[in-house]
Amino acid sequence: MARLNILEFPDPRLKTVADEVKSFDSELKKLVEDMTETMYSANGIGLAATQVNVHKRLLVLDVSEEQDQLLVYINPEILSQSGEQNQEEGCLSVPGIYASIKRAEFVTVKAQNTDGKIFEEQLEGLHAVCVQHEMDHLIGRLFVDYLSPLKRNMVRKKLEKQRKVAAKEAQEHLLL
Ligand code: K1U
Ligand code: ZN
Repeated sequence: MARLNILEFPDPRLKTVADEVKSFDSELKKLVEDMTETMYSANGIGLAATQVNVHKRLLVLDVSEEQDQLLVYINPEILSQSGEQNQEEGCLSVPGIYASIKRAEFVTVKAQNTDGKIFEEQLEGLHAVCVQHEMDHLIGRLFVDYLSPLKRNMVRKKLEKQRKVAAKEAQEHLLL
């Protein structure tokens, strides 16, 4: 297994629209394993292939407390949705930024597993939020795209500042 690099906002590659997965082979299984390790080691509850610069319709998530209920969705589609909920969202591609986003409360998802078998699931609560968030990644959309342009610009500046501080600290560490 390997830990993959996670792209960060405003990297333009995060805007790429992912392609359908057509081959359910060993390469796909290895990608799922690597994405799973990347998600757990970053303490995330979800990860879309787009975030690791692989533009295929594939996501992993685990919203359990013990991080022992991995779910894999390949070529996911939302068949129906209803209700409304507002949950605080974060994103491994937008580190340190959180915002409350309006999403559907209930969703019915159709997807395939790593063997290509089709399944359908009804989701609610955080599980439903997370699938909607990750499926947005697959069409090149980030949760900050739901914010006003002014707030999005503030996010961009905050991240730039965070990166400058981190680079300066790394430089100082090298000089010690
Ligand atoms: O980068 C990602 O897409 C993963 C993201 C998933 C997500 C979290 C919260 C709401 C919607 C989608 C994260 O895992 S962010 C980091 C995190 O662990 C977290 C943040 C807020 C609430 C719960 C977990
Ligand atoms: Zn995200």
